[in-house]
Amino acid sequence: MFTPYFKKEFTLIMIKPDGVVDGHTGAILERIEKEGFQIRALKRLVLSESQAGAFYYVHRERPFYGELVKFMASGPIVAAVLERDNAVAHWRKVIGATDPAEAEEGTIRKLYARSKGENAVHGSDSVENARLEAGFFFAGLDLLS
Ligand code: IDP
Ligand code: MG
Repeated sequence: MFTPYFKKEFTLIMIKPDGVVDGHTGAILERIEKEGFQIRALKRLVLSESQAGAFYYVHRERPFYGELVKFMASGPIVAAVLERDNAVAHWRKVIGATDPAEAEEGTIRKLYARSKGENAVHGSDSVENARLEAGFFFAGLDLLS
């Protein structure tokens, strides 16, 4: 769907409400550029619970789904499309494990996450999901510049 707009791979990331409210937006955006990503689209918004539920629909049967949806709708998030060689895997490496207690030193979740649920950032887990998730937040026109 967005293939013509990108020279390299892309991923969809979010700074979650804890990351925004705790004042880490600037540090995370700086880290994104230091890691060699181009920020191709960027917005700050508050999701409704039904929007957050739709984004995390794949997790609807997991025990933490209700809690996750409420948390993701609890405050502002920042969503962005990032372009880089190997963007999906590189971002997953930069953010670290889901649970900050298990994340490597220097990763974004180790540095900024509050807990396994409130873990500062999201990253797509595959190129195919990056496509779907980028389309959730952005239109092709937003990615043309
Ligand atoms: P990921 O974000 O590292 O890909 P997933 O397993 O896809 O992790 O889970 C999606 C999100 O759901 C996590 O980032 C986290 O916010 C939340 N989550 C995952 N596992 C748990 C849990 O055991 N308790 C509470 N929240 C969880
Ligand atoms: Mg995931």
